[in-house]
Amino acid sequence: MTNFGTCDLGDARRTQRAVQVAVRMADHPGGSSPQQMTDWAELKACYRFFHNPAVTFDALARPHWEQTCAAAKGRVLILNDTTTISYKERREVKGFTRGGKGMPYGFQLHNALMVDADDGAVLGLARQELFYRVPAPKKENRRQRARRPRETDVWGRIIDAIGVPADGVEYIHVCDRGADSLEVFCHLQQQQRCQWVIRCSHLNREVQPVVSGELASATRVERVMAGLPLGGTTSLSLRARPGQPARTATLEVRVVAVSIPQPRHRTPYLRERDFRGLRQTLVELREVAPPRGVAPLRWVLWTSLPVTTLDEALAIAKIYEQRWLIEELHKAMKTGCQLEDRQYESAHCLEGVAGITSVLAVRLLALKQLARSAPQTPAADVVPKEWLRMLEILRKRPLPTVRDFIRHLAGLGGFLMRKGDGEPGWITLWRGTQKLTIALQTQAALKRKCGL
Ligand SMILES: [Mn+2]
Repeated sequence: MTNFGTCDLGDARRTQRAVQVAVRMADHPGGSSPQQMTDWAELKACYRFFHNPAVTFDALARPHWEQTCAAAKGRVLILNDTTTISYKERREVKGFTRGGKGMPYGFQLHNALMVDADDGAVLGLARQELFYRVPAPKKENRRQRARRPRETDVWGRIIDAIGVPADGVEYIHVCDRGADSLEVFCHLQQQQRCQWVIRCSHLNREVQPVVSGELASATRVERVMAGLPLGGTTSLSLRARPGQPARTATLEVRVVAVSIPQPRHRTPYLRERDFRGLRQTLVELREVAPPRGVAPLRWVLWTSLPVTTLDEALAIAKIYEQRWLIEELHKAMKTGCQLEDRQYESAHCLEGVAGITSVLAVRLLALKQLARSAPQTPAADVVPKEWLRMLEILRKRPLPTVRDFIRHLAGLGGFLMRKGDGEPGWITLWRGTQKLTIALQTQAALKRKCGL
């Protein structure tokens, strides 16, 4: 847990406390705080710690972000997305307001997860931002809308905060339809050695196709795609989605270079940068003959990466397919670490808990991902020693690899490990982690009381 050693929390003792709390929470990622803190004095100190105004989300998570960016090598994907952390089932929390429709009782967490582009290994969080949703004004025209700060601005802020990669490193930002905005493209364009793959949301956006080096007249994305010749057919294996098993999809691929012209209503940001237009490539993947009852996959993707061959187009699709890992991280936070079930009474405390939990969730995700991508990795290299030893005792067998460890940790939580059960999910992993935690605490208590 070197991550918390460099926290800037105002004074050294507070830093010390942050490290202690983080280490305990790392040992017991699924428990709520009373379970995590061993005795009453420690528990009180922990509550005081999160109440301290200097102990903010940023201060707790920043060392991890910096460490992640510094360790990046070669080509890395940065998967960006926002999730809602909601405490709606709980009693009053100081600092939260109850809003209307679409207004969560809690906060938004925007995460940028770094993943190795070649092997899919989870490297950590490159940046995060915690913010509160503000309702949009009821009546406004397009000009007013372009001028006020908006929730989608967070994509650009995070891109700027991550900034330019170190020498020999290339960043590829991957975003869903929420990031299809001129401002986001402009932020990305400003960073060197930053590429992107972003799913197109505005199919009625005006673009100018690039035809033999010249800009054709402006038409809408949908019309450009409809007029394109078939670039080729390829296949892509898709992971399982809710209500759909994994499948190999046959895809028609179409590619076109386009330029986005200067918009009629420029935001202050675009005006400042003198945005006049931007060239990039649109890649369309359209599934043919999907299984019965399954909606065909259709992705229209913006990308800055060069795409001229069918293989390059398929590489873009594979990059976008990796985006599911950020959804996994959100599950790791909510289901794997029960972030929305913490018993603190103020928003400030819950924000601090979110800072520490984020780092722990990313560690659990990295382990789960490793069990999938490099299952033969020795467990002893990547799992805390005490965890491994205790799980081997409880499961009455040696657990040499990381895959054995993850499966048996889930097995402790009710995962049956039959042939057709696939890989364990977050609920069984969480229950398993809790049981392992209790066993470790019992062992520690016996050692203290009886000298065993
Ligand atoms: Mn999203």
